[in-house]
Amino acid sequence: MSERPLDLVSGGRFVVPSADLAARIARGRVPRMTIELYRFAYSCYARKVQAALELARVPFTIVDVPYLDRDVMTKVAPGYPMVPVLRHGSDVITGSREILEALVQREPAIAALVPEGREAVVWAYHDFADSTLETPMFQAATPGIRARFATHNERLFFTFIKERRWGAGCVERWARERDELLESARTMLAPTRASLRRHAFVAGDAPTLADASLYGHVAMLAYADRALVAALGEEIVAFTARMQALGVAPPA
Ligand SMILES: N[C@@H](CCC(=O)N[C@@H](CS)C(=O)NCC(=O)O)C(=O)O
Repeated sequence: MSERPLDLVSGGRFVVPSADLAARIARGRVPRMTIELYRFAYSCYARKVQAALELARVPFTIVDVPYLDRDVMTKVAPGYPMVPVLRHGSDVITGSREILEALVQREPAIAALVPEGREAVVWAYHDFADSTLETPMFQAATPGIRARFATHNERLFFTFIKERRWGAGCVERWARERDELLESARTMLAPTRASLRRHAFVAGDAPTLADASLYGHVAMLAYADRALVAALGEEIVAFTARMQALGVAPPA
């Protein structure tokens, strides 16, 4: 078996198995790897990875990381303070795109979520969702996410981290601008909504990683406040229900 070592953001490394190994796993000749997904329940990036695993029906365990105690996660990926982190067997992968890329190589059922010939469409949509769309979605969701933390301490640190990046008072500003932010997201989703009027999923009649990407952001908004999802359009609400009918978990 040939193995190709890759760098890991946290300084470790992981190994992408050869196509031969992927084929043997698919035939059931190699035991399944233990997969653990370290997440915050609200994280759009973690929810995207989770949705991909659920769509593909790949068994995995969720490890909910307490917001103010990342010890459980940093033991697995020393020096990496963010979620998601994925443990796949003895390998650890950080960064949601890197995690999906590795899963595509390692898990045939996840590879099937990037149909041959549709790679450009699926990854381009993934990147649109995690860049352009992410901004109004996470800003609209942030006040509601903060309100769900149980303790003052968690709300304080959550606010501090947002303000370090976006300036003092940003969470209150996003609460005031909520309707405009949702309208902006709805406008960005106009082509997605048009596609969803023609077929069940973003890139056609079968779900792909593009759907997992969109779902991650919608799940984040729904975690903040379920009622907000309607503002994105009825097509997105119906899409969310279709994903859940396929076994994708609703927001926590
Ligand atoms: N590019 C990374 C971004 C990960 C990220 O920003 N995660 C957020 C949660 S959505 C996080 O863990 N932030 C640290 C914090 O809030 O303290 C990815 O795609 O995984």
